[in-house]
Amino acid sequence: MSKLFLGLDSSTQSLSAVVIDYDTRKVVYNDSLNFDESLPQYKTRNGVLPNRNPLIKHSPPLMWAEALDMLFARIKKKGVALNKILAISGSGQQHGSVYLNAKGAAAIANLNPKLSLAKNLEGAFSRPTAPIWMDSSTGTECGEIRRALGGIKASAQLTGSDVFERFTGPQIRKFYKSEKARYEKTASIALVSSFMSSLIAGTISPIDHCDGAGMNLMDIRKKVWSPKALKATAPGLQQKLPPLAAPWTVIGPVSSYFVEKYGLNPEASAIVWSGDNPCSVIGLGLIDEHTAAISLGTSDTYFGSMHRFRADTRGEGHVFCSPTGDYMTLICYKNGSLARERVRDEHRLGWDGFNKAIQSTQPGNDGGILLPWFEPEIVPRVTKPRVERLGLDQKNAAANCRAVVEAQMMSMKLHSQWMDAPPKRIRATGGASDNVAILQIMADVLGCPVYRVQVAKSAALGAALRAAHGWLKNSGAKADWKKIIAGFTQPLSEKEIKPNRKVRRLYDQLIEKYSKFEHAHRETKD
Ligand code: XUL
Repeated sequence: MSKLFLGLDSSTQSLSAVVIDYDTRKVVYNDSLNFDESLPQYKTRNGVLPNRNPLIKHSPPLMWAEALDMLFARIKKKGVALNKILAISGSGQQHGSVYLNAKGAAAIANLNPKLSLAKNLEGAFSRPTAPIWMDSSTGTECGEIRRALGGIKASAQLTGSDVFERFTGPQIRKFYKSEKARYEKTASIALVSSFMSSLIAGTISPIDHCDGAGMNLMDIRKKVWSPKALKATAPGLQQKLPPLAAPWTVIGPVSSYFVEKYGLNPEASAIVWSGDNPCSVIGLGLIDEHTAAISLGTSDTYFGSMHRFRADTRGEGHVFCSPTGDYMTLICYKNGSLARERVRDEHRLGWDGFNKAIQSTQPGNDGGILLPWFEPEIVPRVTKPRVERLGLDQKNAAANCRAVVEAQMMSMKLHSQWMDAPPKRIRATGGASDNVAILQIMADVLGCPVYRVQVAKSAALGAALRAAHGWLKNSGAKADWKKIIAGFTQPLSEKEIKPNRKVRRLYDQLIEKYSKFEHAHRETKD
């Protein structure tokens, strides 16, 4: 009998599903449902509810539940052998939180297959909308929690990250301060991941260690809720949070709702869900410390595995737990594609022109440096957008195209040093990873080969592989990560981009100059 595993990914804009056949090492089903298009009645834009205050970003949790019904109906219609799926796990956009009232747990435990999930959950929320990771309205609360925890360094040492606007703790504190009555009525707080796994399992789900680390509430080394962080956040919080659990935990069998409605096997296991970045670590095969991934998207992220805990005491980067039981690191830049596009458009170029411009210039740009903070930046912290140039003529199109990419790569090298694990290879993903000119600069600055990986839906694939891992581990079989991911996450070897040794040395010098220039323009936190 084929061993099928389902991975779901509840992201900001869509819900995706990947089904893998474990023995043949094949993805046998892959589908995605866009919230705005498929569920227009929720009136979201890119999955987010419009708000007059640009700092507030919420989404409706009922929309996510309804999407789950729609996607299961589609999987069934396409003829996927749902009765052969052995385990289900998932991935959720990190940090977002869902607030259930006293009726919530019973509604989830008694899902009626004759009704939709959305109908079953009517009246089960103490807060109708869920703040998500794009929200940055909690600056005051961050300051309050950070001070109570003893500052940036102490916050990062305790929870893995400094206190960030989008993290769940500050979001809960804001809710408690501004809507006390609703906070009091909240019986259970879930993350996006644990809300979705609660529906699949038909019971309030634990929060896994990996996603729990994105809350500023978990003692990341002890993997328990931190009494100090709970106290700094809101009263009575411990009672409202589910237990924490290892990422391979079986919550139980899947809810009878999915068995009766869609034909899932009643013995299929519901494995605890995790965050999208931890799931992508698996989906991209980052299980050793010296393979890093760089995702070049709207924002750029640099992430990888870490065996021994080290915090970024400057408070720019994050440490989460990894689904392997190790840690994972992540730094996130707002000015990714966004900055590259701004430079490209300023000089009226297409991507072809942008690449040719880079190739017409020499590595190191004759010492010209750009700080491309077109939008507020996370790494380093820049609250007021600013673009600074050193020895660089703003009108010189070619030099500016090279400068934006060199700055982004030098920044990644500089700001990943706290991880103390220089990469031996990099896996590049995301829209701009098709761009060889960018990848060559990446290889030269970071000093190691870069491989393009074409794993579509790395988070959903990671979730399916986590389902396989959880199922194997709990059925007493050997659950070796290398074997589990083999064949699913390998990059295409012919797409290797090698660093040039001479150019690499040149960048080692330029980075000193870049670092001083950046330092002169950075801001400090309160
Ligand atoms: C990570 C982060 C985002 C979200 C949404 O800290 O905020 O990557 O997980 O994808």
